[in-house]
Amino acid sequence: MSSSVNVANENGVAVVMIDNPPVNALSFHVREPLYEALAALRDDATAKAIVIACAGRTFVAGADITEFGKPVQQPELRAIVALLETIAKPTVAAIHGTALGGGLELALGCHFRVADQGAKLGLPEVKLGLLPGGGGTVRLPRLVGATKALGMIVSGTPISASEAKTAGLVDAVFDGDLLAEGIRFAREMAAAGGPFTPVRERNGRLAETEPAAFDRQAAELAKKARGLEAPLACIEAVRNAITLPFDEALAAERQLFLKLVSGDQSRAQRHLFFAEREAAKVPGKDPQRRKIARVGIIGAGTMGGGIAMAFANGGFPVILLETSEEALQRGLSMIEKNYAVSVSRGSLSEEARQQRLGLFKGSTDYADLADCDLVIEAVFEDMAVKKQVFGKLDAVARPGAILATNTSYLDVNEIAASTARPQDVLGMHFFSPANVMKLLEIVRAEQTAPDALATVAELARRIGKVAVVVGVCHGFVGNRMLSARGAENEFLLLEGATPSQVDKAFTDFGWPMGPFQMGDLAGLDIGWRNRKARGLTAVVADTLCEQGRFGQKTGSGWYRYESGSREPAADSDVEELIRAKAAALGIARREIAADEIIERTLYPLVNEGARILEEGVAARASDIDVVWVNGYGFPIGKGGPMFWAGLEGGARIVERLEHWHERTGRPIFEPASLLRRFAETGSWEGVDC
Ligand code: 3H9
Repeated sequence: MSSSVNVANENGVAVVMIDNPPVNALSFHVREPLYEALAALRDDATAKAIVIACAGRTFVAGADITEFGKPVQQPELRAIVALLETIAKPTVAAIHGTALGGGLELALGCHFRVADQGAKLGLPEVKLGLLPGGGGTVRLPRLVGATKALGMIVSGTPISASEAKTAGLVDAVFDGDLLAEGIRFAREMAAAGGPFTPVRERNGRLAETEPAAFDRQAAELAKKARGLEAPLACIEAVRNAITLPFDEALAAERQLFLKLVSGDQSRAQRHLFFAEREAAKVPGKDPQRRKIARVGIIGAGTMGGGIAMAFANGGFPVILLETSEEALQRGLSMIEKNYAVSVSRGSLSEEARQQRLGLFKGSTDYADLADCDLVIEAVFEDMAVKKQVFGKLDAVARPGAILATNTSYLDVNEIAASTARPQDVLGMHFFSPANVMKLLEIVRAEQTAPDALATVAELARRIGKVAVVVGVCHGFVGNRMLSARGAENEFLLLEGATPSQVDKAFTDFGWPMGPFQMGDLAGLDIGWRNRKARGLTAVVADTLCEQGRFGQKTGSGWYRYESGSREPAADSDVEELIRAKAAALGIARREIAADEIIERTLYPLVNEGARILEEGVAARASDIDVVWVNGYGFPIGKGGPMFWAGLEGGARIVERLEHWHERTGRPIFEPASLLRRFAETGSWEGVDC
């Protein structure tokens, strides 16, 4: 027997044990022996029932994603499931950990599913730009009903074992020795006698589908697909499960799967799956981790409060420090309010709310940070203030504690140098709201110790963040590239575009919103203040701010917002202002096409990414993609700017940048040498896009 699949006979019950660490993916070297084992057991009279279980931390977590895009090796998962359905004796999947994708589809080939109470079950293929391709869209609706299945398949979100039991997906939930319970269950089923009906023949729940309700739900979900093909394919496949005979629906699912798996969107989303996991790895030798049990946060404003909530949500006790009792109470009551809103929305239980609030301790005394293992400073973005904070921190923090600054732009080397322990200092750039946004840029300063970095990278995952290690520069990876993306915004307006035309080019590309709508949401006064501090101007934006048009919060900015509405409406006053400024500057206005908008905003974005790579501020092109997808809304179906550059064609990007460089002379358009190399090789230094 193969080492990936082992069979044992437990007093008449055959146990097929899959062992393919780390997540028991259904790689070819699992599928082949699994098929052979099941074929043999089908005709083995000494086996009265069959249990499929997994070694290690989880049941099968899906097909092996690394095999997609390569020639398919037989037997495929579909053949294994089809074989399972020809077995007359009871077959039982014993599920612990996660039964995901092809793993759940394998379990759906069994007559019965039993689960550990901590197990999770789902079909997350949509998150990889796919639909379940092993019969999941056709079998799951037969067990749980079409509307429940549709919700699960289009969201990709797994459900708990108890929800799965209520829905009819699992037959029993156990607490304790799952394998022993699974064997006992299988023996009982065998003793009760058949016939045992395969899922494919159970049509009762499907027949209950109310077509109008299904159509309504499908239309709602389709509206949210925003240019992604996979959610639409999932809907089509589940509808087929209702309207077509089983085998036809199964064949249609296969065709949809083959189309998606070879398409750019799924390639992009698979790239992101591995990129996110890669980004958390600190290059070099894997160091020891420091112990982090207690976290201190300095500053209880919006950012500090959000960071504190992120840690409390991850189960960490948090000390929140403020300069005055009043500011502290304001911060704590904001946190309480946020949790109360979550409870009222049903996303948090009352019990969890109380438990999380119990993790907070407020203080106005730096000495209370003495036993913290990690302290994050989230005070005003000003070098002098931050240095002062780090000076005080240096005096009280215990040796070996990690000291982090939550800065968006400032030089972390300079901050580190204000302490006597620069090896313990790093940046943690959270995105607002910090308890919601997934991205965390971890800034490696010149002297940051590798174990401090690795500790924070691991910690980030524990609090549900997607972490990327970046180097020191103004704005790090994300905000530095954001400046490059926005450098042409005003020129585009002055030369003839309107804010809504630019924003539409962005939303058509797949961004959730365009730069002007985004500016109105964030507040135009923030950029204005920054520009003033740096001696910069923006002719149109500065005037809007002088007029008190700060965006949504003042009811007008680049757009108008009717009393309290968040819907932007084009404003003729703004268009008039743009025309007047253009005339004053002697700029002739003309039609600006969407293609030009993309070229002048997103090509400089890629170009700046190339410079960042060249300088070593990011270790890998895929790290940059992770930053942009998780922090700035770059469309996942395009894989991030550096992956998209490959789809767009490096040569075209270089050629158009050169064109704009020649026309404007602006350095933003000067192609980076790494971009030129990419145009020739199609690869960002080993990161094959
Ligand atoms: C599918 O099933 C299609 C079918 O419908 C049809 C087929 C015809 N394959 O996430 P972690 C690696 S599509 C290959 O850090 P965790 C991962 O890259 C699939 N590799 O662990 C990492 O490698 P490394 C549907 C995989 O404990 C290591 O395993 N299923 C796969 O935080 C550990 O992963 C999914 O989409 C895979 N399927 O989370 C589930 N999965 O150490 C995808 C993981 O070298 N997987 N790896 O960096 C997950 O969601 C999480 O991995 C899981 C564990 C929740 C299981």
